[in-house]
Amino acid sequence: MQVTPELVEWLQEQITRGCQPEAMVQSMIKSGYEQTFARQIINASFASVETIIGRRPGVVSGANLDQTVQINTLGLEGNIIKTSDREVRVLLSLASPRIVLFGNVLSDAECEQMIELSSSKMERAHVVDSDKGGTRIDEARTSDGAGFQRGEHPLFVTIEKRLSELVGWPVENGEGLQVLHYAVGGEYKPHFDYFDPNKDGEAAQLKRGGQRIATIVMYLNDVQAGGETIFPSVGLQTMPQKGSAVYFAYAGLDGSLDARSLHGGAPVTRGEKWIATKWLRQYAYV
Ligand code: PD2
Ligand code: ZN
Repeated sequence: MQVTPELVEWLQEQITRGCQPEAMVQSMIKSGYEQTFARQIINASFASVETIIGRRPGVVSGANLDQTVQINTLGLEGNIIKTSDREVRVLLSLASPRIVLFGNVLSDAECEQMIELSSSKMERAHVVDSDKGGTRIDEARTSDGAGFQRGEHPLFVTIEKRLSELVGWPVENGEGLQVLHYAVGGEYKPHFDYFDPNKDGEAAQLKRGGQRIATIVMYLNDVQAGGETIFPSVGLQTMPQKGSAVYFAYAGLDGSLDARSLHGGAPVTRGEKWIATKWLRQYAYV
């Protein structure tokens, strides 16, 4: 089951017309979609301000930025989201731009294993070259990184499934995990994770999987000082804590991009920082 441009267009149309979620689920089932997939994608397509505080998904009128990938509320119980293998805590929730801080996403052992798997393949992290396409080294990103294919290791299969259930977006729409390590002084200056369609080099990245629509940054260790993920447009900082993760969404189903998602990794001032990043795409990333 894949999220195709046609399906996204249909979802958008139904929501804009004021169609109720359950009616949309039934339509999708009639068209041959699996019920779980239908519920997941419809849930993901609805506005979230209400969903995260436990009310029924509301219907938004008109297309707007809140029609982004949303936190999956099917497993919402109080302030905990139950995935099939873990109880994730919701620690902070900002409605617009959509930013959610989760606790207990990863176990200590998972964090440690992820670091171990990456250690032997760390290289200086790159940035996307906006002009030429491809990637290059840049002073804005002073960290070492290791990129993995989706599902490359059984640990990633487990984590990718959990993240997919957590945010209600299919595993296939995720890029492979990228593990980053920052030493003292290491940082990632404020940037956007989405690609600028007006810059040739970045537009090239859209061919596979469409636009990036949301990011999940998982913290793999405790940092003694510094290393916060910063959101300058809204004056928010999330502190790295082993096993927690910050999620932020920045693209509407209609392709609109939210510049308030500007974010960065503040310099580490004491200790070191390990993170794993998952970028979510509009369509299947294959
Ligand atoms: O290290 C971070 O906190 C961070 C900040 C901003 C990571 C990313 N962006 C990223 O991997 O895109
Ligand atoms: Zn980023």
